[in-house]
Amino acid sequence: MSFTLVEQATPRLNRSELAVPGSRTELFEKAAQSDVDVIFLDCEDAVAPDEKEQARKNIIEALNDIDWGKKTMSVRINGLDTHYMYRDVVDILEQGGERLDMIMIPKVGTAADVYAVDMLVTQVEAAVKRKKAIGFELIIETALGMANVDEIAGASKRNESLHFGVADYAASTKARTTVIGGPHPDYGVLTDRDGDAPRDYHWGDMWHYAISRMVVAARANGLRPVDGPFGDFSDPDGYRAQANRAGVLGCEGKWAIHPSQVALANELFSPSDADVTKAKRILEAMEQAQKEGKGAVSLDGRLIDIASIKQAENLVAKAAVIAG
Ligand code: 1VU
Ligand code: GLV
Ligand code: MG
Repeated sequence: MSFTLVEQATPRLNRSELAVPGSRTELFEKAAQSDVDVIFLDCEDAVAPDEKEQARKNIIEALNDIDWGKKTMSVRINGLDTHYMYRDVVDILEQGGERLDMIMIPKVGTAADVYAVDMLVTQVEAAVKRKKAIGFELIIETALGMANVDEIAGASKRNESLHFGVADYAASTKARTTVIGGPHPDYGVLTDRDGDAPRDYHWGDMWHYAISRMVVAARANGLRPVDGPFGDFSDPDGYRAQANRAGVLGCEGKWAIHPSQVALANELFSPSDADVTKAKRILEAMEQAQKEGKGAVSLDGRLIDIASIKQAENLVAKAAVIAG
């Protein structure tokens, strides 16, 4: 271990995160009844400019009146480059009550963006004598944000998670795609010419770098990395493939822009029974190894060592949280 210890953010289950436009009040109860881990009520891009004020009011009312059960509640505020943002923070924190857990900040570009919102939130919290400190979810969705992702991740004690906002990221980097969060047929590899052998074309994952980069910044600062939206809600296989790739790289969950994606996210970001059984066997085998003074042993013909303990413990702990 480094002498620098990474402090972990408030632990929360974040397998699925449902986006709910603040202007569509008819969706609120449906979201509250769902099995989602986190809900974010949106003031930002799912709300048209003419509806911004009303959406903010709807959100305040809903935070006070709706029974959201045990879900983690968040509100996505407008960007720092708009004139809506300060009032989102002030009104929602002053009038939204204690039910709100986090604020989601979109299009974060620099550590100073987080600092500015932290200052405002800190003042309002003190003024209203809020009992519970608000956490921050930060969307990394611009080239500037990705370039500064390490400083952003360490910018505030309130930071809890980084989210990959693929739609705005594609726009900001001028990536050649209009699909939200899926692969692209032009991003592929054609096998080399090799005599007369037929050539194969494999689609690649054009989001690999961005997600990996964000995961490293998040984990180095004790935050949860979360994959963002997959726009084609009529393509569960595509969602599954994208969510699995993000999960394998270290993400803890993925957004759902439609209720049909919630169960998928919960399933894909929960360890399977087989994973848990295997992890428990690793822990047993390592306990035995340590009694025998060994650091590395074999299990089912494969090396396991002290690093395996941490991986297995993480997995078993996650399963226990999910089981409640
Ligand atoms: O069966 P019911 O009529 O009772 O309910 C419908 C519908 O109302 C409900 N539903 C939702 N409930 C809660 N949260 C949601 N986000 C949500 N979406 C739909 O589910 C039932 C079936 O809905 P549907 O298939 O008829 O879907 P709609 O045509 O009503 O709506 C589709 C869209 C995509 C417009 C809707 O799901 C939506 O607005 N999703 C959220 C969009 C959003 O928040 N975007 C911002 C985050 S993504 C980003 O920032 C970058 C792209
Ligand atoms: C999310 O906000 C995105 O732009 O994908
Ligand atoms: Mg966005």
